[in-house]
Amino acid sequence: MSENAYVIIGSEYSPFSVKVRSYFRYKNIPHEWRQRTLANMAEFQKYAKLPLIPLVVGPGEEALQDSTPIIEKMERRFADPALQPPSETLAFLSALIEDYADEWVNKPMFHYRWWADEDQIAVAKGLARGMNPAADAAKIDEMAVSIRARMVPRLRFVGSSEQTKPVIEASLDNLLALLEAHLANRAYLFGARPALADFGLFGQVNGCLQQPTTERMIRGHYPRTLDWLERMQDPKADGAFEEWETLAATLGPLLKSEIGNLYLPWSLANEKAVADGEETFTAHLSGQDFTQQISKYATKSIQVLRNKRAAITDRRDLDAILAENDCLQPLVLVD
Ligand SMILES: N[C@@H](CCC(=O)N[C@@H](CS)C(=O)NCC(=O)O)C(=O)O
Repeated sequence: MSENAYVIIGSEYSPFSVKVRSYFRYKNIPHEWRQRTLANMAEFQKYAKLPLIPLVVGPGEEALQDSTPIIEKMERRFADPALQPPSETLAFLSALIEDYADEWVNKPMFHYRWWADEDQIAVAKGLARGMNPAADAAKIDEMAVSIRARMVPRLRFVGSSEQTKPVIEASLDNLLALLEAHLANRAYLFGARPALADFGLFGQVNGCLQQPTTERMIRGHYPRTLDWLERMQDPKADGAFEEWETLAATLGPLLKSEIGNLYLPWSLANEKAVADGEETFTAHLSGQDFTQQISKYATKSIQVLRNKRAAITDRRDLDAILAENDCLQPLVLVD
């Protein structure tokens, strides 16, 4: 498919694509970034099993989808520099934050993208340009109208509604404030080099930089987070990972308020609804009802985290951190 070993077919507007590209750059994996366009749609469809980006096509035309398994597979092929901190405790916390980014932070990113007219118009135009770089202005405007009409109703897929808006928006405010504090003393989430958590969060928060409302928030109030987003475009190892002792003061509050009190309770309610054969569910988050349609994917990702935790032989430190931050009980494997 390419003289380069790997081709990443994606979009600047796709958080999961940008996440994978940042990882490939960090690991120095030879690759070509190919924007998915109308012109190469047939090529994309030839390899893609699911209509989702990113799609990575590797040597021997091996087609890979789903950002976390892609990264895990590449990690086995390209071991240096190691993606995760050497401590099993920190490696688990990094995987937990990545999962939260993919499954929860995607909500505010997508919500702000398609909620207000200003954002809908700007993003639809950007997507139209990306899909058809050679088109003239009139054609772009025409495509943007149809993209906007198609995407706005999809807000419900991530649970964005008048009812859930306050929780979703407060969560992004909280995350950005906590990230800003945490990044005051370090270049990346776990120290002087990026970990899996950075790539996941980068994808979603970078998406927030591409839509006027959240772009104004980030540029206006969160300069360190902005620097981190810029670094994450092409991240470099610039020192060691830290230990929990130095991370705890500012990373603990993120675990507790975002993951322990929002993401995991949401995920448990979703899991129960899927098991009960429901189509929608209501979680009680921040004292408010949060109703949305079920996500089968999220039931798999919480199970993956439980299995990861169960595979750690000495879990004393990890479990103490998880318990302190309201994250332990949802992550205990139940037979
Ligand atoms: N779990 C997947 C999610 C991928 C995903 O949702 N991709 C979105 C864009 S960010 C997509 O392809 N949506 C349909 C489309 O753009 O055609 C991953 O981690 O790669």
